[in-house]
Amino acid sequence: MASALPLINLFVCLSSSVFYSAYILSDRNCISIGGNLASIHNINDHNWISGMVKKALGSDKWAWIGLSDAIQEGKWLWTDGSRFVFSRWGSGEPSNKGDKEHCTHINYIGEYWNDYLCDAKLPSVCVGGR
Ligand SMILES: [Ca+2]
Ligand SMILES: [Ca+2]
Repeated sequence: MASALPLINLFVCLSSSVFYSAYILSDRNCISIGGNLASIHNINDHNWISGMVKKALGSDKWAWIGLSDAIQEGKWLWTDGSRFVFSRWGSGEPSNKGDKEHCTHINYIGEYWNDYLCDAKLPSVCVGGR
């Protein structure tokens, strides 16, 4: 009998030029394929996801991750329900500029996160199966 192997079912999906989308639509897209917008919990996650976006789309390309404070200003929640324990905000971010920035993208000034207008159409990173 075959030994039981751990089932590893991680997938990462990067929407590309065919799917630049507002944050909420990006989130729905991820859910529709069985994942969530990516959550990032340590520097290794950050480097991995950031590196993947840069490799696929070019350096400094912004992309949505699943972090928003749309429900309550200043209270950052991951769309996959995981705890918010790590961040990599750029200098002066999150700025909540004009009281209108509630969604988070990566690769701000290359390496950082920025809160931004949720209606902006950006590529996005979905992660599923973890
Ligand atoms: Ca905000
Ligand atoms: Ca900002």
